Amino acid sequence: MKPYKVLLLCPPPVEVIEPWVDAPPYARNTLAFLAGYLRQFPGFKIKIIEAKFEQLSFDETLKRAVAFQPDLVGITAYTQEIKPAAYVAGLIKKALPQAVTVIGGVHITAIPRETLFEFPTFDYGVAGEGEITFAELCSALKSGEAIAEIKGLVYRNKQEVFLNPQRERLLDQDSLPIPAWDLMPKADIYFIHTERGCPFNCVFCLNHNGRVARKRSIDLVIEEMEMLIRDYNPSRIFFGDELFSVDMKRTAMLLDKMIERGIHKKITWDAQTHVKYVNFDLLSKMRAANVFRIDMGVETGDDNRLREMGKGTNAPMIAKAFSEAKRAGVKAGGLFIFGHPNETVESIRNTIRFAVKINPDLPMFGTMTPYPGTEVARLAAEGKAGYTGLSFDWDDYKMRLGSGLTYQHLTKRKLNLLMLEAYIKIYLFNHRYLDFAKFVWSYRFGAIQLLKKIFYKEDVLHERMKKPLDYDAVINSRYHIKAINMVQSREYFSEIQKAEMNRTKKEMPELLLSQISIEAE
Ligand code: B12
Ligand code: SF4
Repeated sequence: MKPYKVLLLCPPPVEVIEPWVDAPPYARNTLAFLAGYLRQFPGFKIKIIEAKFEQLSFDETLKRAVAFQPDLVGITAYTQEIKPAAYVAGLIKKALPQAVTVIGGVHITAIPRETLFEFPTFDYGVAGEGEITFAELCSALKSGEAIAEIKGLVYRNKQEVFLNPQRERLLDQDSLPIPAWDLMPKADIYFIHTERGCPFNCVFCLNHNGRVARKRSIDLVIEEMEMLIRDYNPSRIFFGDELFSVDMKRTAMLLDKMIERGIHKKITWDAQTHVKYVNFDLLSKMRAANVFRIDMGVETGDDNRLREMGKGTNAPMIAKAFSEAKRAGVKAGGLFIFGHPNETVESIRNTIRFAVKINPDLPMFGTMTPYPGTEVARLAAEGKAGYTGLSFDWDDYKMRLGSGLTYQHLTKRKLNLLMLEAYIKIYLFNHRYLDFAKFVWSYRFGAIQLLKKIFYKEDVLHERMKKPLDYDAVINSRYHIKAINMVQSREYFSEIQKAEMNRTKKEMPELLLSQISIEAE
């Protein structure tokens, strides 16, 4: 029997504006996860096109897709990628009218029905964790079975869009096979996961993997690392976990095992974590295991913003984490956001002062982005907390250079100027002149964009984007997302988070218990 051909695709960028984002040195692990799960079932032929990593144009992507002649095309997209994803889906559908398109990822997870209404070039959507839903959909379409019972699926029937009940998240992450790295292009950096999920509830984050950290076994993580090193010889591995050290004892065990197996001699690695989940001992162990850098979300240094943010941090806790990292000899990156709810120039200056004080090895400042499903998007949609509105042009959602938000008392230009001030002060007030020169050189493209935005007083992002002529034609002109959809999306996703917490309490309470005990320490 002829195999059912499944193409998995990361859309090309319209243009490279932020190199680390639009021309990344790593391929999107999402595609490897989906392919790794699907290929366990017989009858599928799978191909991956990572158009962003490979820097393919829309035309080149289309050519490769047509050469494969897929029956189904699965596309992944964050919010800022949803329009390129819809555009490439349209190109493929035009060239291969029999091919079915499926969209998955964070954006559709937050606003499933709206996304299918807005972009008619997507036939189906997968909301939430995708592996099982996608495999069930592919199997059903392959054999002509009904799709009405597939959880997590969004689909169109005539003019109506239907959203099936939510797909439960996989509590046992070990039931997923190692991602299909062999189907991906070879890269210098690989993103792998030791867990999915994060206990916190930051106002600007969807936390779409849920508030329960669902961990893989250490043996499986080690197996994946050893396989990557042996087969692809990367220069670095990044742990893509939301909170790498959410279970500090387990992280210590993982680091011990990395040292025991000699992994630390072959590779350097990065991770992001939360300031609450590091201490001197763990950081020293990270150093021994050859960490390159640990990134921690500081977000703000203003006490009121910290209290209202949902991250469970305070200034002394943050300062301690950064000083312990210095003491242990571990490089620490600090992530900051300007534009929090009720932010003022004064609160931003508090953040800058705090940033200068904790002096992260790599400071990273961004402006707030109102991602669908988040509390910030809801507040902006309701014109509360100093926000006057949000953009529904998803191309605006470029965190560092765009923003998608408007404020009562702040202008984008002011925010960008403050960002420039922050970078200058943090390096110069700490007498890090060489670091500053290196930083400016490494991030020169971003720096040029920032300066242009400040001095030209215009939205350089849009001005610079060389969109194909028919780019916006993929949007359903009879449908317009409104502010109320953002409010509803927040309510919808909060319900999902609650339901999943309750289910975990019943089915795998030990996951929650380990989280609570850590928080109590
Ligand atoms: C690690 C990470 C990064 C890494 C690299 C990510 C990567 N692999 O490309 C770094 C640090 C580089 C990064 C950068 C950015 N990130 Co980031 N990142 C994450 C993080 C912590 C984990 C992502 C991950 O690897 N997940 C594991 C994979 C398997 O999950 P997944 O992609 O969601 O896929 C699952 C489902 O969504 C679904 N699915 C996804 N696609 C598809 C497709 C189909 C067809 C189907 C059926 C299903 C499906 O099934 C998958 C398997 O279950 C998430 C937070 C989080 N909670 O997940 C943020 C997150 C994804 N990042 C985010 C953002 C904004 C960014 C940046 C834009 C920030 C910036 N301006 O610099 C960039 C963009 C990078 C890019 N390549 O375009 C946002 C996205 C928000 C949004 N609504 O779009 C998130 C959600 C964090 C947040 N603040 O809310 N990121
Ligand atoms: S700690 Fe990080 S992953 Fe967790 S909710 Fe906050 S921003 Fe999201």
